[in-house]
Amino acid sequence: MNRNIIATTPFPGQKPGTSGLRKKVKVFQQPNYLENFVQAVFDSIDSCEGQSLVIGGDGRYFNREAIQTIIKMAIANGFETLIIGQSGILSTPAASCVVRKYKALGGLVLSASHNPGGPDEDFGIKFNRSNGGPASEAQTDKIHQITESISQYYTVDLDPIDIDRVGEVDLGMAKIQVIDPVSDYADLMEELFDFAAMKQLLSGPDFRFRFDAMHAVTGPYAQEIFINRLGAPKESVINAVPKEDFGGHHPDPNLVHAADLVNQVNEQALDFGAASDGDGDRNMIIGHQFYVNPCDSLALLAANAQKIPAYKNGLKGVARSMPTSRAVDRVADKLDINCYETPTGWKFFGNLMDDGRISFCGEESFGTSSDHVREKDGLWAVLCWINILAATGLSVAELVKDHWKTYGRDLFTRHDYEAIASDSAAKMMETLNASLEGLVGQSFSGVQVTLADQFSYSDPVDGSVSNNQGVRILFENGGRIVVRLSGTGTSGATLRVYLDQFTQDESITDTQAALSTLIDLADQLIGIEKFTGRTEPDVVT
Ligand code: G16
Repeated sequence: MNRNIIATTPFPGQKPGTSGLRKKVKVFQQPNYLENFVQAVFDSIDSCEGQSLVIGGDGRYFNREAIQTIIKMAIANGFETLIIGQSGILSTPAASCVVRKYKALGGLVLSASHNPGGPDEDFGIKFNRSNGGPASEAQTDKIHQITESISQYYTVDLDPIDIDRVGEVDLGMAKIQVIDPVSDYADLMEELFDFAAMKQLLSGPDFRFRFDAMHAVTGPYAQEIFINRLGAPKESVINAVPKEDFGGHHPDPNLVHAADLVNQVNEQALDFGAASDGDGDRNMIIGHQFYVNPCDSLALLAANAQKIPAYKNGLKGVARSMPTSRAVDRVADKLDINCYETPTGWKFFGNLMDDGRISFCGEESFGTSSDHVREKDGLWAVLCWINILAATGLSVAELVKDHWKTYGRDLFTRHDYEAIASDSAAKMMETLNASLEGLVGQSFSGVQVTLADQFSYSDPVDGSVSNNQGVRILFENGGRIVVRLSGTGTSGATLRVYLDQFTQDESITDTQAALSTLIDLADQLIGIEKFTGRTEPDVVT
């Protein structure tokens, strides 16, 4: 096989965001665009020589072509073993599991998560390191730097590899192992949970549940775990066949995009409903007429962790991203374990887990997981819930309300303003930043601001510092406004405004009404209408 050196020139804007590089498919399809980024990833690694690399994605449009390109480049860069999910499929948590299990140098995960797929939609790629977790900020900065001056990449001449058949091909220069994408992950889940008790619940007559795979990557995983291993009736998994365009939908598990699931659970009075996203790392949990906020879900799972075999000895600690409500902090307080507050992005949890400081972590953006992998894990969260439901015999609503009784309640909402002009968004954030110092001590509707700053994180393990991770404004009554720009969008800027307020009132059903004073104040302090012309958010979660 000839190793070819191909001359190239840099593309602007190949800076990984919150979770890798996400762009429109058309951008990735430009000659050398994907190649430049992949070469920059390989160049950011000390040596690829003789190492193993895991490759897989969520099956979206352009996944297969990208994998063939990566195979040739990985071989030319010296990788000895390429472990590829059959048909190019590996959910993000499964990729993390496989990197760890096979002790690979890392993995290339091809996904744009919950963003739509198809020729005119989104694609993405990120590098996960040997712990199975996303590359650190230092490494993504290095990758970006390399993309800015790249002049060549390496590839080999090779016919397309058949990635649809499980098995091993020895090419001389390298070995290709096409693996079943589901079994390693499903085996890991079976080790963590009480499958016997869960099987009794799911296969019995008194519990009806539905999982919506949203025509995305979790379909085959859900079939194997819920139906084959846990005996749930066939109709429990819907939209189970992964499609390159996710059936034309947003594979985003929330009340808007998973409306079919919500209707089925409510109309058929099902006991439990759950959904995951494009690449299988997000989760949404609902009960009959009851939505569980992801921040509450994290807190409740932490409080009940000891009902799950893998965590029966208790948690080492917990962590949440800064914009996530402080519900889990109250649980940590009671359990007398550490609770860390990190910037948005799963990459910030990795060091805490590797250092044995935390077991559970989560984010308001429908992400929850533990140290069994180094990614957020949608199906793991669903299995946690089923295990706890089986152990307690309570309903989803009863569990959450009991939790609020014990710990109090953190009302939470996030307002997103999508595709706003990037320069207006930058000006708005600049103006808000400049106003922060003067806010402390001021009163609004009789409530004083106690802190107003830009969040900075100092990693307690490696000492690295991440500045400008979002504006936080805290009030003396426990209310909080957080403002930041998303790092995962592909058109313009997305403004995220997070609002939360502690209360002991368990009876509140309308979160938006209960938070309306804070919502109005946030609009006023940020100047949303003035800078963007928008009067309503596009998405409310
Ligand atoms: C990614 C990251 C998460 C982050 C989320 C939203 O999730 O892995 O850590 O919370 O994006 O980030 P942002 O607010 O910057 O858009 P996913 O599921 O999209 O990979």
